[in-house]
Amino acid sequence: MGFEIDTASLLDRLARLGAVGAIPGGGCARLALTDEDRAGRDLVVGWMRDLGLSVGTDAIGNVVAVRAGTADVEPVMIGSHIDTVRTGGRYDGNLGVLAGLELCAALDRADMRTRRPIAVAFFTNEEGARFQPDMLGSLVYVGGMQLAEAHAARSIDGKTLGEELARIGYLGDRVPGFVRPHAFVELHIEQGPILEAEGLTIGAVTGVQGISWAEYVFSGVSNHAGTTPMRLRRDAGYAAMAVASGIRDLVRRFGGDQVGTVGRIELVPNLINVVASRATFTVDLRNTDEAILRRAEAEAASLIERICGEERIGVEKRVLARFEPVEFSEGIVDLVAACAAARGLSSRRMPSGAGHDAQMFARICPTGMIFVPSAKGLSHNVAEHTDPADIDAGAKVLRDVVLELAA
Ligand code: HGY
Ligand code: MN
Ligand code: MN
Repeated sequence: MGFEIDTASLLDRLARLGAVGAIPGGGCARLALTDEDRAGRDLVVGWMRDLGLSVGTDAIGNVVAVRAGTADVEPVMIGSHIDTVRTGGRYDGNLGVLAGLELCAALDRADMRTRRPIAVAFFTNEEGARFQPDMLGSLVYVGGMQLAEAHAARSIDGKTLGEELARIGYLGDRVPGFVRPHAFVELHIEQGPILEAEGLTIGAVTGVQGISWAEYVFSGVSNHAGTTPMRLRRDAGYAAMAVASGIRDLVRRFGGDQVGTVGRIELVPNLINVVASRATFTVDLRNTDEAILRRAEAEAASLIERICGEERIGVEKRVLARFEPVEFSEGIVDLVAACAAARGLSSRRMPSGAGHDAQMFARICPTGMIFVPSAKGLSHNVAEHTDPADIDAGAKVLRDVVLELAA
């Protein structure tokens, strides 16, 4: 079909959505179910309605907008997320949702109708920054988490997901999973350095690595920083930071694809002259290989046991997310590579280091992802950037892949 996505319009919508919850340095902060997330949702739902799509919101706040096809069959779904982390960029998640809307607009301009309907969706709390687990909305959508458990998830600022959904007006009436996709495709920035380093334009994503998230609460004894002899201390702050340092050593020893992050740490009372009585912190471990990831988890557990034993610290652990590595369907991975090649675009097959909604849809239908390069490999950083030429390339490949699947 001789029509293209209007990339200028896509860039304009990206800028306008990026302006919602804008923060200094060119990024945006729209943590899930905050007022900023509501404003972003309202803007995108408005665009969905302007495009004449039939919009439905489910009971976990996922929004699915459908463009009818000539046949009343399962749609091809284009999905991603529009919530961000606190130091978010303008492209993470937003690109995939807005490119889907632009495909619908391009079909309208060409007065074309695909055989299969096309659905464009965004899912609640993909980031997992405010509520856990990440990809929570799409996990519920595919039946991987019960609605009541998801509504009861408590945010890092003490609110439940259900009450926040109601507060922002996105506690929808549709049952999660209400539009069952024939196939699922997600266009997303790579968020890493590989495509740029290799001078490539498109990633044909083969799957997503395993994710292990846990929160620890270490309990010690607050005491005077000056008078308390070191042998008498039960310092929760020291223990937490020793674990963080030990995680870095563990990852260095494992090498390969192993990564580990202690991204959040809070001390009580968090004062210069008080030995910390409590430390709450998170451990994020990931690997493309499930067996190695389990070994990393086991080594982290014995590291924690040793350090807390020596410092006589109480330990409470809460698993926040645990997803095994996911493989996308070969047929769609090949289709992405073939569509890139047909346009003369360089590409490579590669796994995703980040979690994505697509990894949940791989449980229920043929699923694939298209990556475009991230400048300097930066993401979850306000300086996140993808060149317009690469956005144009990614949108074109998304168009071709979806039209092939919707035929
Ligand atoms: O953490 C992740 O991989 C994603 O940003 N939710
Ligand atoms: Mn994302
Ligand atoms: Mn992200």
